[in-house]
Order: sequence, then C-alpha cells, then structure tokens
Amino acid sequence: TSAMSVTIRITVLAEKPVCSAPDKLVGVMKMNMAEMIKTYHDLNASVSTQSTRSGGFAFEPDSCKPKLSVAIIIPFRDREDHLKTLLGHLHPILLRQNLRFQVFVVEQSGNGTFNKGRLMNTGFLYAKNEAKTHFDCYIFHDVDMLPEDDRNLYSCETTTNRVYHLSCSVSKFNYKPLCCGMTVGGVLSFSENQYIKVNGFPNDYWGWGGEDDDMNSRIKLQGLRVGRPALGLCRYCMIEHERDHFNPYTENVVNDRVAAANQKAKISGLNNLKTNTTGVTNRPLYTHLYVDVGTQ
Ligand code: UDH
Repeated sequence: TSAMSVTIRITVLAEKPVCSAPDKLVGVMKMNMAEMIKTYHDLNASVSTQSTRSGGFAFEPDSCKPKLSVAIIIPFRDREDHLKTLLGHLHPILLRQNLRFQVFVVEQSGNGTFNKGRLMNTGFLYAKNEAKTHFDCYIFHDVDMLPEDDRNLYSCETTTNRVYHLSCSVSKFNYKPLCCGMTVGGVLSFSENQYIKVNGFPNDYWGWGGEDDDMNSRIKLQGLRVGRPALGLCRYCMIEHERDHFNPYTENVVNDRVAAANQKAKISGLNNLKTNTTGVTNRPLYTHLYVDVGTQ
C-alpha cells in the first residue's frame, strides 16, 4: 500500500474593496469599427479571464466591488455587425467605469413589423424579475450608437426625478445638441422606479418612429426631468445604415399619437404588455431574449 497524500487547498476569497471613482478613463476615444469588432471576437473567446462574473451573468471589474449595477437593454433584429461593434466597444468602457453590468439583447422573432416599445418593456421586466442580479439602473440602448467619450457614465439617478439622455449629441445630426423637449432617442437611462413610474414605453407603435417622442411626453407627464451630460461628453457615433425592411417609417400616425400620449401612458406600457419570450440564452457577452411581440 502506498501512502496517500492528501492536499487540502484552502481558497481564501478576499473581499474586494468598494470601487472608488473610475480612474482609468481615457476620455475621447478613437472610433475604429474594425477594431471594435476584433475586440468583440477576442472578448467572446476569452471572456472569463477578462473580468469577474458576479451572481448570474453580470460582469464587474476584477479589482473592486461596484457601487452601481446596470442593465443595458438593446432592442434588436438582424443587425449582427452593429451588435458586435457595439459590444466590442462598450464592454471595456463599462469595466473602466467601475460598473456591474449585464447586457440584454432583446430580439424580435419573425418578420413582422418591428415594435421597439414591446422589446424594451420585455427586456426591462426580464432584467428586473428573472435575472439573478439586482439592477439599480436600466439603460435603453439602440444597437447602432457608439459612445465617443468614456467619461459619459452609464449610470442613473436613483434618488432624484431626473432620467438621463446619454446620447445628446449624435454624428448623424452633426453633433447638434439634442436638447430641451426634443428627442430622447438613442440611449436613455432610468432607475427602476422611474421606468415603472412612466409605465415604460408604449406598446402600440409599430414600425419606425414615435415611441421615443411618446416616452418624452411620459417623462414630463410624471414630473420627471431629462438630464443630459455636458455636451462634449455625450457625443455618439451612429453607425450608418439604411432603413430596415420590416421597420417602415410611420410619421403620419406618430403625430396623432404623440398628441394622445398623455392619455395613453396609463393604458399602454408595462401594465398591459403581452409578449411571449420563447428563448433565453446566456451568451458569453450578453443575455439573449427571443421574443414574439404579437401582431399589429
Ligand atoms: N432595430 C433593429 N432591427 C430593426 C429595426 C430596429 O435592431 O430591424 C433596433 C436597433 O437597436 C436600432 C433601433 O431599433 O438601433 C432603432 O432603429 P433604427 O436604427 O432604424 O433607427 P435610426 O433612427 O435610423 O437609427 C433611422 C433610419 C435611417 C435611414 C437612413 C437612410 N439613408
């Protein structure tokens, strides 16, 4: 008989310190989309060594415990390249910002007309009720919007009445300030209570346009205000693209509907959402929801 040697390994799980203000931000970034896609592929292949997974499928920096947890909700269909570009760019930024974060890509199934509002609401309810992490902030993020300055923090205000329009200066509009009663489209940040208070996005805008203007009215109706980062910080590069096949422009309908937004806020939104999430997959960099939004 040979002597049995038993090695007992004791792993000491050292408590990480609470994160302080981010000190590795770089400010204005180079916008090289080929690099972003390459970063996406690199991260996708090696993600477990890049950062620590905390409870569920959220990420956080290796060195400290974040003060804020953020859910990023991306409405999606048929924009693979945009998604890879955005994730390759955004993932390192969110780590540098010392956040705990989880990205939810909410994909509409089938070829029916796109309904962004229903996807946003479905993503919110999933992140709030089903994900393993508690989120302080919910950031609704078009897939084609690339932040140009990492000092534009992906956070929210949990104790004030201010929601944040993070994308207030966009390449498509020559970086003209998007301000004051204009759109809140692109990238918009809420605390959980704020999003519930506005009853989420409307469910009954099909095709392109309108849901963001309706959201703007909802925010005002609830006495919330729209905060915007300093103009230099909120610059976004919008990836150029043509209109999608199943997302037609619906301007005529929009004008009537915006006028009625105040009444509608109570009856169309989180409180009457009827969608069917037919698949949930945790992929290396994001959680994918496949959603039947119903028909028009
Ligand atoms: N989205 C998809 N797939 C679709 C439609 C929309 O993923 O088929 C999502 C995506 O997150 C996108 C967001 O919904 O960023 C908003 O839709 P959009 O990108 O079509 O809206 P945007 O204002 O573009 O960015 C307007 C069309 C510009 C056409 C210009 C033609 N020269």
